Amino acid sequence: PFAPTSEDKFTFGLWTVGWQGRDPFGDATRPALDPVESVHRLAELGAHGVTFHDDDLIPFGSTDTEREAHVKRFRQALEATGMKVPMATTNLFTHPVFKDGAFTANDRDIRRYALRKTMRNIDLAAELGASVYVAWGGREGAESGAAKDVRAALERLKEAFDVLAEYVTEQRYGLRFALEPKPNEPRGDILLPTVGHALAFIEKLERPELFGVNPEVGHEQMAGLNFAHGIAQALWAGKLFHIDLNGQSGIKYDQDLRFGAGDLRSAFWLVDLLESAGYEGPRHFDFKPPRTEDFDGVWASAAGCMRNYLILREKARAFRADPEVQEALRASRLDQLAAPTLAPGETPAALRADRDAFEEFGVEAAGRRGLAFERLDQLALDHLLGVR
Ligand code: 3MF
Ligand code: MG
Ligand code: MG
Ligand code: MG
Repeated sequence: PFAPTSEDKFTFGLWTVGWQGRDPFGDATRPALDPVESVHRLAELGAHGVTFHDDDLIPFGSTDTEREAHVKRFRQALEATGMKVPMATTNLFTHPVFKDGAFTANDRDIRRYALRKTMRNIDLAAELGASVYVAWGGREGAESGAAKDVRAALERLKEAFDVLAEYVTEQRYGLRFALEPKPNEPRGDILLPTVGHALAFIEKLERPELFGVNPEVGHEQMAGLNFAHGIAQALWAGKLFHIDLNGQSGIKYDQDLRFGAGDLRSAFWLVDLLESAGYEGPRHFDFKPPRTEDFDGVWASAAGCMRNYLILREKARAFRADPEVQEALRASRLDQLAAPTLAPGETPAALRADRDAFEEFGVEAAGRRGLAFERLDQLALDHLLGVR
């Protein structure tokens, strides 16, 4: 049981299993991993596909001939395994040229270069059949106040996405963009720090329908936010185009633990939400096998991400199917929350004339009513802990 298949739509960034363990204090603990090997190993583990930054697949600075050779080998691995590439993205953060940002760098020539680098990888993403293009602006931010005029930077960010949206429309690529929020790291403060900021920004773009979000578990939790609530709002807005699943223990550096590690209760509610809302996109893992691990540990960590998702999916289904839970949900009046507050066709004037709603309302008795949330939550915990 809990063996993933391609239908489960689990995908992994090449940079996840390929992470060599370099951190601000220590050197790499693992050698580089050939993307072709990653494709084969992940396929054997039951994944559906892989995703990549341009530089994960084609080392920065490669000649055109080298580039073609890298893409050719990668394509062959995809064909041999049946692995898909549902998403691709651009590395706009590693090279020193991006130290002050890419689309919002103060230097105009760097912004133009960043757009060209992105357009080039969009061409490849479309060729490989991707339907989502992710944009994480890790270097778009600042460490000090006067260094960035944030209103001007947001104008430049809008300009960049408007240009890219026009480009994919002209080229008829059928790609949509997913913006990935993060509050900080590597910049002291990053633009579009949370799902909410990104959703508001999207409405200012020229083609908002082409833009959604790619929220990451740990990124929202770094800001102390409830991830499932952010995802619910993105779903409600029709903007959950993609998702980065991983684990995080509280407000600290971006841990990128395997999915299920970190805040397990939050992971349970997330899977419950994705499954009950009918989210159909990839279940994409953006995690880092800890630098303590050798390659056996890397593959164990990747397998653990998928296994934990499948276990939580089964737990969430059992929770929703449990008659006692259904009764508890009614006792907590979730059915009432789902009903509109005004009757069909009822006007504000009619509400104002309804004496039961105010003058005759038993406000004291209503104030004494319990919500029975503790019993409901304990049922969830019993399911999660495996005693029901
Ligand atoms: C950093 C991230 C990124 C993004 C990626 C786009 C390197 O914290 O999460 O991973 O996910 O750039 O998918
Ligand atoms: Mg992260
Ligand atoms: Mg990350
Ligand atoms: Mg991510």
